[in-house]
Amino acid sequence: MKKIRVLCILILAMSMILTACGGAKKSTTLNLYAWSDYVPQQLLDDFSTKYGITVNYDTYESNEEMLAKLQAGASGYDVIIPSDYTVAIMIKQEMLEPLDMSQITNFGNLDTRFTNRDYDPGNKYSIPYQWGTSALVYDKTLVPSEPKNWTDLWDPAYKGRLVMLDDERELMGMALQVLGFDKNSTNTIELNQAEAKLVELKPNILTFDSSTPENTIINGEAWAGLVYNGNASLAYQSDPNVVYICPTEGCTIWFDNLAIPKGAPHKDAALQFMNWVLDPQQSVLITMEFPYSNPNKAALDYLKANDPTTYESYMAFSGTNPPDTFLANATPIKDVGDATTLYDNLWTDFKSR
Ligand code: SPD
Repeated sequence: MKKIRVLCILILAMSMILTACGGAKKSTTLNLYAWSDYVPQQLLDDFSTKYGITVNYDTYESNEEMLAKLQAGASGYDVIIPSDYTVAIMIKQEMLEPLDMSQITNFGNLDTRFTNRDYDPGNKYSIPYQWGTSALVYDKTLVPSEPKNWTDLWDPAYKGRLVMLDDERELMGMALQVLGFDKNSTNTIELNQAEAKLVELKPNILTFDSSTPENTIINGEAWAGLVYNGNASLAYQSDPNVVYICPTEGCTIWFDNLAIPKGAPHKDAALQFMNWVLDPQQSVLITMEFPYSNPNKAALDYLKANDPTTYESYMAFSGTNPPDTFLANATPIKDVGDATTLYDNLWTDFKSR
């Protein structure tokens, strides 16, 4: 009897300690702030069912939009998906929580080509989600002749026929490369010239769309444009006349990552979610619905074993599996420090014209 009483007291004391440490309190909500058209609803629903965690998915269309919102004080988000250069900025500004890697047991599923990158050495703050390119898409049956260079898009024959990402670093980077400058230039004269070059392109631009630019290519309103690889892949899936190339002047390679913003209210759920995304079957859901490039080797092995036809299509298209010649000409966007304000101002001016 005495033994039982002692045991009861011990259990009570343990549970009080755990509660005081927050160890016993499990989150039942996860607030995800991510790019639109990027995280499958089924992946979120299955996560909710498995862990009893309700997921709220709020969206953004660019790194700059997400960063500005968090810098302005938005709180309450648990997981975000910044790109490489934005991870670097957020680490520098102490805006991210360090990750407890003991909770991310599926990390080993990732292809090591996509871990330990220069924007976050040792993956202390971020986990690869998807990777890809931003490059030139066109419908070969609609264009006057098949473009090889970005410069070709300035041809007046393209009047009102281009769809472009609403992404300041991508478009300014492209214009800088057309002019023969570094896409991450911080030189004021070069940046002003790049904006002027974009202004010259404006009559040819039908629309700016970072969310579903594939639609204007599929319906034939746009003949060509600058889009993310996933958009080009979706366009190609609807229309095999769609081509996606890295033009001679160059294109972008990027890496998007899961990260936890500083002060996130549900860090336990955030880590659980990160681990869930790295599960091969869950990761395959991303590739099926949003065909970007997948850094999860175990997921691609799973796809190959279970759906060889989809795997073959994934491997055959430049949007999902860019060949070496494509990648040789693809370079990343970098943090440009104080010049960011100049990019912001030139972009605002360009859009207002
Ligand atoms: N609709 C999801 C788009 C995600 C693209 N992220 C890459 C940005 C590179 N600048």
